[in-house]
Amino acid sequence: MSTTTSPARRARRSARTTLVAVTASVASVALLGACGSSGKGYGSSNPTTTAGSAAAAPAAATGGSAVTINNFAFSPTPLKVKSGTKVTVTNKDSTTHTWTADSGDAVTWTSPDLSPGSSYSFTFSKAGTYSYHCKIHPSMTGTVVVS
Ligand SMILES: [Cu+2]
Repeated sequence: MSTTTSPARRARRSARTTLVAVTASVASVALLGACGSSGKGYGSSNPTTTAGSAAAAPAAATGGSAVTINNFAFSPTPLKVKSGTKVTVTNKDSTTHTWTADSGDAVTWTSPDLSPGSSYSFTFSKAGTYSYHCKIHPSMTGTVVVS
């Protein structure tokens, strides 16, 4: 009895091992396929994301500054920075916004449409008070004071 059971168990074991190996190779082929088709998107979006967050985080420590858009509002405002400060506005809202200088200021800038999660940076090199708004929602306003 024990002699018949033993080879049967061995057979089952090796069958299982083969199955695992096949499953693993199918999985890796599927993975490769997924990588191949989405590789471009990954390659182009990854460095942008990394650069954006890398620029925002150390910038705060080195005198850069950050403004966040949330719930149809810029924050903090007014933002006080020193001349030469790079200000990064990040849209953490669920809607698209822009960060656009009011006309008439000595320095003007505008971001493209910032979809949720996107950010835009502008370096203020001249002292002054700069008011801005969102082109899509004119009631969204804010101020950057550069000294
Ligand atoms: Cu807006």
